Amino acid sequence: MQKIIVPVITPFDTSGKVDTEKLKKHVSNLLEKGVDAIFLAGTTGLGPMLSFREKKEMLDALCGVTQKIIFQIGELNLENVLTLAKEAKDYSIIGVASYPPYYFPNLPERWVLSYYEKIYAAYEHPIYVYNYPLATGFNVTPSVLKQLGENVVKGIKNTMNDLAQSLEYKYLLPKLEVYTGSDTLIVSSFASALDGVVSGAGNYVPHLLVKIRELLKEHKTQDALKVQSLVTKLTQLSKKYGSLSANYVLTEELMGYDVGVPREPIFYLDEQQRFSLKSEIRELIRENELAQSALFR
Ligand code: FW2
Repeated sequence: MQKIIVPVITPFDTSGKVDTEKLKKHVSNLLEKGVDAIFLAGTTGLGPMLSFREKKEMLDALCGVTQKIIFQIGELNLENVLTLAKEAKDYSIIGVASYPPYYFPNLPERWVLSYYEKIYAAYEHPIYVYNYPLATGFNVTPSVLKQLGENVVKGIKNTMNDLAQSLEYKYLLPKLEVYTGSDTLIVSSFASALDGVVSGAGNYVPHLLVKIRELLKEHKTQDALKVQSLVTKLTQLSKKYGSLSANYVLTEELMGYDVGVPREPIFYLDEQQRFSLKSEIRELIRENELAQSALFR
């Protein structure tokens, strides 16, 4: 069965410290709702602003709850990345992942290949690649992945709306796990040859993602599209307020518990913005009956 993986938000307290208790509670709830695995320290989890020690602290905390974790260890300090890769060997998690080195334009392909080969050598198991060209500036194309090969790469999370590229990975490397990282392509991912989704919206509507998968299995495509449409609208709403911060409010509102706050420079929404976002969320949910029954069952 195709997987629902959630790039979990990182709860911080108001002093900027990671709140591991809130993280554990949130992850337990996600798993209970039918989520298959957790992507730790991804984009939604504000991975690029976490220190490598914070990432390790979160891994330690979460391992008491689940081992179904893909641990995102990438950053620009390669020594830190390789330290985490070596330390991660002691855990029975699903694996480690990394985005390519980012920010610097026009990185030669061979440097990116060397980056992943070094992580593989340190971890001593096949790794996951996180492809998000809009954010990193580098597209880990199917041909780059093919050069790394299935011995080095176990899977890829492709955060692009280009479904053709996701399918091309699968065609070139049939054993590879391929996930889309796009909240708007959940139906397409489940209804295709891909292995599932890594969806930020899974933080606040995990039950809707499970519902989409169930509806498609029952061949109720139109209903699945209706639920997808609501998920898409919620993510658009999140973007309107600044999704990296709005995700905390959406999760609190729709999951019903406190998940802390983001850390600056991802600024928490002020009271007025939170109030207005919550009203818009309620309005959207009211408009969609099918989703409502999935949400409150
Ligand atoms: C992550 C994800 C989801 C993202 C997407 C970016 O790590 O947060 O790809 O929400 O807008 O996989």
